[in-house]
Amino acid sequence: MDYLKEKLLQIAIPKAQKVRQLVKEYGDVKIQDVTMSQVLTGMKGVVSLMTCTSKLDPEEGIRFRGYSIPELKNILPKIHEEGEPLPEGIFYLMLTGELPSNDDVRYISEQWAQRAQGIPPHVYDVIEALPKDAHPMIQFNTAILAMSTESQFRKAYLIGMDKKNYWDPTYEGVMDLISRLPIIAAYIYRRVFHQGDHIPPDPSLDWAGNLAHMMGHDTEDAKRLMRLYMLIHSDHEGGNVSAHATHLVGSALSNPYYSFSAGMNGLAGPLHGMANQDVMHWINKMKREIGTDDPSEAQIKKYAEETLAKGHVIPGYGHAVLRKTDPRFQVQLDFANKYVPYAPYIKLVNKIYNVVPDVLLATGKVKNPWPNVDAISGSLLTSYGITEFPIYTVLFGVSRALGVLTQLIWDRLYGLPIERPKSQNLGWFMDKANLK
Ligand code: CMX
Repeated sequence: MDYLKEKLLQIAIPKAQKVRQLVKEYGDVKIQDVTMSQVLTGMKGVVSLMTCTSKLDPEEGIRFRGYSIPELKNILPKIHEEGEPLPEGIFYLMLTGELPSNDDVRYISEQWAQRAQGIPPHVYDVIEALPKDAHPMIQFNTAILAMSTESQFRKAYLIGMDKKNYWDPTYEGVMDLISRLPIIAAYIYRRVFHQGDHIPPDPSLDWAGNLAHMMGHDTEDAKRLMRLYMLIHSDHEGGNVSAHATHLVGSALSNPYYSFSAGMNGLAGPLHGMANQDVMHWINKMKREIGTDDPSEAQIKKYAEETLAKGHVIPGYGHAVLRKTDPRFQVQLDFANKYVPYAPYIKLVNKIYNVVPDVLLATGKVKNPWPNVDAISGSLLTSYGITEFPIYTVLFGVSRALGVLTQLIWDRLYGLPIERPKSQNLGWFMDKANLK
């Protein structure tokens, strides 16, 4: 067993015992009351999952194993002093709960570079069988499923492995899958947008730097942006659609590929990860309709009000949990203001930020009028020459793998059972409300 797996097991054994003890000895402890509106509006605030990789506070935003994004920018290993932390480091942190050393990060980089070589040829055939204009998320999710032929979990399960060891082939599948996602994402990008002119991986590069390289954005600036992007999108607690779907499907002991593909199907929804490209559509449509690339704040306000009047959402704004500006928005804005302050799309993002929250507040119903991660990520990518919007959700998905698949390993380490909430029909809810 390699050192990382051994370390993980040592950390996990006492924690898994605690989980068993909680269920056995404290199973009757009441956790909270649940209201009608919580159940009927998406179970917001209902504690029903155990996730340790990150925690989302409505006011403060996300913390990964206790560390905020600004803290991680200072303490996680980097390639260059002035650069961004390597996503390998946040993976290690989420997996073990401990800060990685430079050697730990190098080990993961090397592991992923080695494992990336194992993509079976049929995966490319499956992608090529899809029309080129199939949305990149269709191609991405299909490729993930096609890779499940390699799942060690199913093989180990059929041989009859002891359930306390399920985490091990899960770990192997997760490491393989994460290592291969940048290659798949870049393959789809080059297929759709660059005439299939593919660029081989460079195993000497880090995971995110290699993704930028394979996409054909090989500058140090683009690699720095990709490292930041992969860091900040990696995890957002357990209840968001992509994390919850991965967990739910994984709870049936579906292999990591099936589970992650389910999560990615959720990420492809416009209220979740697809919002990052919808923001760009919204901005570009605004520019077309107003007839200028540089609309005034008054013009943006009017356009935002018209969007609401048509019964549409303003993409990139609002959140199911957050009640302030998303720190993932802020960190990208700081990055943009530092490196590309005069980029036209960044100037627009700032103008939109000045007017949209008030427009949303005026509706009297939006609980969080502030920008989320997606309000700026596309504008930032565009400012670095990655202008093909349909790839943006795929990039989000590559990053999100780090968190949701770490959660899956921990689900297996804890030995969590199949998820099966109770459902009731409308009559039952009406009875509860004494409503005829
Ligand atoms: N534009 C217009 N209306 C919005 C809105 C927005 N940005 N955000 C919320 N609302 C509306 C809701 O649609 C809802 O309307 P109804 O009562 O008519 O159904 C009302 O305000 C209350 O919603 P809420 O409790 O504030 O928000 P929810 O938890 O239901 O939804 C979210 C959260 C993110 C889906 C919503 O804010 C939204 O649709 N935002 C735009 C899409 C987006 O940016 N999604 C990305 C989120 C981050 C991510 O996962 O990547």
